[in-house]
Amino acid sequence: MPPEPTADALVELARGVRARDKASISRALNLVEDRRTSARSSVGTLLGALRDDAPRGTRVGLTGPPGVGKSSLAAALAREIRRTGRSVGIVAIDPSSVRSGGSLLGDRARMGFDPTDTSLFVRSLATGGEAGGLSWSTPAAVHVLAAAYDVVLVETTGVGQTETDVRHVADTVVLVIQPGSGDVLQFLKAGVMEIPDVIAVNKADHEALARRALADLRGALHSLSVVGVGRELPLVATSASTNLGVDALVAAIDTHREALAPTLAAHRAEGEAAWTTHLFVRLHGEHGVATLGGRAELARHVRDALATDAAPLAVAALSARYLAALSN
Ligand SMILES: Nc1nc2c(ncn2[C@@H]2O[C@H](COP(=O)(O)OP(=O)(O)O)[C@@H](O)[C@H]2O)c(=O)[nH]1
Ligand SMILES: [Mg+2]
Repeated sequence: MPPEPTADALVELARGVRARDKASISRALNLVEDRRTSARSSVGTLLGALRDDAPRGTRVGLTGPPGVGKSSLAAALAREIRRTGRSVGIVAIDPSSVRSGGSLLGDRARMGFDPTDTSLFVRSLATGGEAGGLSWSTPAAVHVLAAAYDVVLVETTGVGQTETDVRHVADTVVLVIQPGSGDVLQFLKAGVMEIPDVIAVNKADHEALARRALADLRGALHSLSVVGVGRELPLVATSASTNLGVDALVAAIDTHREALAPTLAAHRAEGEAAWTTHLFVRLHGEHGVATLGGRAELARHVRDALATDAAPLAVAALSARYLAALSN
């Protein structure tokens, strides 16, 4: 077990991350993956040092059922975004893999990335199938990458908790589906996830199928009154194989992110608060919530804690408060 880094070392590490030094970024992500409770204060210090005064960059969540082409599309998006001159960091989350070291996204050759490109970083996150580890590490990894790259893409597997997590860290959530599947209806009907910001119908190189999928989807969204809630849901047909529509997907993501700009700081603060609350509830359960005075009180404590600390340290502060309340 490596020793806990000193505060100075963490500030230095943060500097390396901001300077887009790949070795520093890798080390920071290793720290984020460290499941030991003792690592959490280090992560808190690191994220604190990486905090920005003004919100910047774009954080995109890619979600959807396995096999629809999220990884392939992430690669295609990354190439397109690089073409526009922006830097990109990708993190793939797979609860089923213990340590895949990038294999999730396929080998880099398959992704067609230039290995000498210093403005592109790809990493899959080991989560060992543990939901707690996932909600712990996903937002922290995104924070690390967001301090280094203009655009962060987070690929999740579209199941359960990852959805909630990606919502907390993404400015824009893209639901990826494929033609000929009833996936989207299931997703939306079951309320498995909140409504995404953009829907990509991938594998649109199967042209007839894609056309039908888009038509079905428009009808479905209409009958579900999704469009009626005052927000047009952009639908984009894409092919990660032929690059069809990938530029349009980037444009849809940028448009959504631009529309969010006036409220971006509040949106991110909300995500940070949701993450902190989630971690606290995981640690201490409903008893913890009750002990701190109920949901509304907890929300106030969370806000207070986040005013001074990044989320992992804020959770520690809340835990201390909980323990103090218990011993009263
Ligand atoms: N025809 C076609 N196949 C695709 C496309 N995108 C991905 N695939 C294939 O679909 C399979 C699953 O892709 P992957 O990116 O791993 O999906 P993920 O599980 O959602 O990440 C792979 O065999 C890909 O080559 C596409 O746009 N068109
Ligand atoms: Mg994948």
